[in-house]
Amino acid sequence: MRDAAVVLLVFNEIEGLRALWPRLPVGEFREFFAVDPGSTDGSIEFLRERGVPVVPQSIRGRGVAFRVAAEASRAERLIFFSPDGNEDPDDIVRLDDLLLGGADLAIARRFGPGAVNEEDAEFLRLRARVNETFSVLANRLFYRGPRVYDTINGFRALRRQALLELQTTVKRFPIEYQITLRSMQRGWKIAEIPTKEGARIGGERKAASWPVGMDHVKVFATEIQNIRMLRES
Ligand SMILES: Nc1nc2c(ncn2[C@@H]2O[C@H](COP(=O)(O)OP(=O)(O)OP(=O)(O)O)[C@@H](O)[C@H]2O)c(=O)[nH]1
Ligand SMILES: [Mg+2]
Repeated sequence: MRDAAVVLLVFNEIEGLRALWPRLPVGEFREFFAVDPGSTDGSIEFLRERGVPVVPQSIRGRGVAFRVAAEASRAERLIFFSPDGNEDPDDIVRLDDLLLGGADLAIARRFGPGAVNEEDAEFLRLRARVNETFSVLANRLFYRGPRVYDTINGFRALRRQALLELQTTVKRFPIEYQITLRSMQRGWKIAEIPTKEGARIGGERKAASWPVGMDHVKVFATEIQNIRMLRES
């Protein structure tokens, strides 16, 4: 049994949960629970019927969900999984293995050699290009280790104490970017596995591209300020 928790990040994902359930490695982990800000499509009932604890969050947002998970868990390591079809359940164990092998932050990357993202077949690949730009900036300004290809993907794992130590503040989507930038600032070891991003299975996307993109810019700007303050103090 792995001394880790798989955390399902769920907000109205009943179709994804139904489709992926048979593939989730429930028995292999000491903890397996969901964080949910108030789904109304039967996701909560689906999980509870199968014995999966659902931790409620009173304020919406993935950033809040990350912190709620860290407070609720007692496991050594946390693997965050979004059951909407984008992420491959087989990668859950692989991410945990990266931590066991000494990584501080493990990310399933949708870019770089051997990886596939949802937009690879499209002509403009707008979302992918914006993502890649954020990663290039992060590597240039914050990191001296080997290149990190996907600084933004939510499919990732880290030690629970490490997440608490980072004292994240983001409430919504750019939580992952803040975690990566703060890990980079500390010189933590970041390891990636190439992944194949699947298409959304059902339900609705919660991340509207434009506001979420702007939120990433704000996080980037704030973290640059933090670095300046650290250097000057
Ligand atoms: N616990 C929790 N989960 C959330 C919240 N907002 C979104 N999620 C989940 O986070 C995952 C990612 O959200 P998506 O809407 O799929 O965002 P995305 O992956 O950028 O968009 P798509 O490409 O359309 O899938 C999904 O599993 C959502 O259900 C939240 O406030 N709390
Ligand atoms: Mg998604």
